Amino acid sequence: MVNKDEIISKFKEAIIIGDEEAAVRLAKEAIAAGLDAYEMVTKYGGEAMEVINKQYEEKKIFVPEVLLAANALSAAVEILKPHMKVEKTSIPAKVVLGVVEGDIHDIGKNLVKIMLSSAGFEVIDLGRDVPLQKFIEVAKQEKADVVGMSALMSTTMPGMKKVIDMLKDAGIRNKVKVIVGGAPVTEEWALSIGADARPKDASAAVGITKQLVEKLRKERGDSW
Ligand code: B1M
Repeated sequence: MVNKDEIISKFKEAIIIGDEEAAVRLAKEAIAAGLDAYEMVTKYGGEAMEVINKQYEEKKIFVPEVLLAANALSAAVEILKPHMKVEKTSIPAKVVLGVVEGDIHDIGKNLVKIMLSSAGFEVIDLGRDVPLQKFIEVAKQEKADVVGMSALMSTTMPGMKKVIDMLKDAGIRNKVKVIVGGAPVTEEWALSIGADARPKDASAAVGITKQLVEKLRKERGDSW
């Protein structure tokens, strides 16, 4: 009989030691054993990254080891993503998504992209370390419904406020909803900078985006 706990614990260990091959193999075993793909990434992958974070803070490991762990988790995400279950949206909408300038932490943003795309939203992924002006340019060009920004560092979070201010200056703040997220981004801070919401994780981003788009359609209609 397959031992699910054993798969989970080996999966976490593979990420912690940065063994990409093992992480991929265990991700496949997890699917075959009926484990939940989203939980494998966010819960168990997240727990593994917290161990890495602690080791990094205690100076037991350094950036290269953190990178290996991140790469192992990203490789597992590639295997697990087609198996993530998401309820489809009935309202089509365009989301411009990216990690703000100066920040290259993109695992969380990639998860948000996977979940939003699987739900049926069109996601325009600007990638990571995105120049702030780019969010405005693409939102205009694509007539976006939602602008989504991710940041993992206290030093890059202020970029989110700048983008919101730039949307106002460009006269298009009322045309789009803005969601922000990432480990250091709190709901209180998000609202204080004028964002519409701060989904706590990629799964929450789906429900919140649906609600915001419904609201936007009532406020703005289909006009841009
Ligand atoms: Co770095 N890093 N890192 N790092 N890293 C952190 C963020 C840090 C907290 C570690 C620490 O010191 N304790 C710290 C930031 C401190 C601060 O805020 N001031 C830090 C640092 C300092 C750095 C460097 C400066 C290190 C150096 O070079 N000396 C450097 C900076 C590079 C840069 O960005 N310019 C750096 C580099 C790296 C790596 C490249 C090695 C690697 C990233 C690889 C990659 O992403 N491709 C890395 C990693 C892996 C981490 C930690 C350990 C883990 C991040 C992660 O992937 N978590 C991180 C510690 C931590 O966060 N606790 C740390 C897993 C991921 C699934 O979670 O991204 O939070 P997360 O996403 C979640 C939610 O937050 C949410 O959904 C996801 C779950 O479903 N979410 C959203 C995220 N975005 C969202 C957007 C939304 C909605 C929800 O809507 C739009």
